[in-house]
Amino acid sequence: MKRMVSGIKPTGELTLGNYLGAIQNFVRFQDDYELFLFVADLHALTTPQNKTVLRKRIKDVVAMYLACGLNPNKVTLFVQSEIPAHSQMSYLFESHSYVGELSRMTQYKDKIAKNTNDSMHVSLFTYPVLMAADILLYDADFVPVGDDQKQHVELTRTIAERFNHRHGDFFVVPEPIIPPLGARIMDLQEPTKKMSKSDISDKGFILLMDDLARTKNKIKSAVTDSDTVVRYDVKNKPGIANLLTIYALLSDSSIEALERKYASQSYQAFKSDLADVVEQTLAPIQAKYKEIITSPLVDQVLDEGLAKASDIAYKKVRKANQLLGLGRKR
Ligand code: AQP
Repeated sequence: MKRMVSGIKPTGELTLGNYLGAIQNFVRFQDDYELFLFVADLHALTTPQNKTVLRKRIKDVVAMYLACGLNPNKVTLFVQSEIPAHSQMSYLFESHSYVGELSRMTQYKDKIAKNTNDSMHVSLFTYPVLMAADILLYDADFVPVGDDQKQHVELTRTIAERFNHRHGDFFVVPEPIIPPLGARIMDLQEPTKKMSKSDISDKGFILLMDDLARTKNKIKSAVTDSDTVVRYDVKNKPGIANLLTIYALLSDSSIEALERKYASQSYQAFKSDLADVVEQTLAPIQAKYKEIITSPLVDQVLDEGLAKASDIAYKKVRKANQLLGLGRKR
C-alpha cells in the first residue's frame, strides 16, 4: 500500500474549507492508502497561541477527524509535538535548505508583506522545512494538500533530492495530490481570498461546528455579483463559482449538472438549496463530534497513533544522524 501523510494546524475551529479541501478526501483515501494524519501543533506556534485553547483544539481536531468518518483502525492519527523526531529532522533539514529558497515561498512573502511591526516569528520563515520533516520522516509517497501548499511540497522534494544526492538514497521523494475541485474554498464575503479558520471576521467562513441556523444565514448573505445567472466563472463570478464548488463537492454532482439545474432559477433559490445541503452534511457530523469529544476515544486513538508513528520516525531520524556523521555510533 502506498503511504500518505498530511496534517492540520489547530489554529482555530475547523472550517468547511478544511473539510472539502482535506478531510473529505482523507476519508476517501483511507481504504486505498496507508494514511498518517497528524495535528500540526508545532506549526500552530508560528503565530501566538493561548495554551489552554491550543490544548483543547488539539483534541477537537482529532474528534472532528473521527466525526467526519476517518476510521482509527485504518488511519494512524497522532500529535506532531509528541514525536520529537519532527523537530530533530527539521533541524537536520535546515542544513539542507537555503535561505534564498525559503525566501521565495509565496506564503512567507505574503506574511512579511502584511507584517508591519517587525514582530514576525522566525518559525514563519522556517516552517516549510518542518513540513518537509513531517513528510519525509514517514517515507510518504503522496501528500494530499490544498493549492497553497503545493510550493512547500516542491521544497520538500528538493530537500529530499539534495539529501539523497549528498548522502545516498535515503528519502522517498513524495508527490503532491491536489484535488481537482475544492483545493481552495474561498471566503464567503471576499471570494477572491481563501476561507481561513483564523480569520478575524466569522462571516466569511463556515465552521463545521457552527450553529446550523447561522450557517444558513452565512450562505444566504454570501457575496455574489450583479448578474443573475448561476454559472461557473472564477474570474468574473468568484462568489457564485465558490458556492457551486461547495455545492458540487457536498452533493457529489458535477458543476455542469448544477449549472443546468439552476439555469432559470434565482440566486436566492440556489443559495437556499445549498444551505440545505450544507445543513444535511453538518448535522450528522456535529452529532457524532459531540458524542466523541466526551468519550475516551480521542486519547485512545492518539496513544495508539503515537506508538506506531514514533517508532517509524525515531528510526528514520536516528539513521539520518548516522548518515551525517553525528554522535558516536554508526
Ligand atoms: N479554504 C480551503 N480550501 C481548501 N483547502 C483548505 N485547507 C485549509 N483551508 C482550505 C486545507 O486543509 C488542510 C489543513 O490546513 P491547515 O488548517 O493546516 O492550514 P491552512 O491551509 O493554513 O488553513 P487555514 O484555515 O487558512 O489556517 P490559518 O487561518 O491558521 O492560516 C490543508 O491540506 C489545507 O490545504
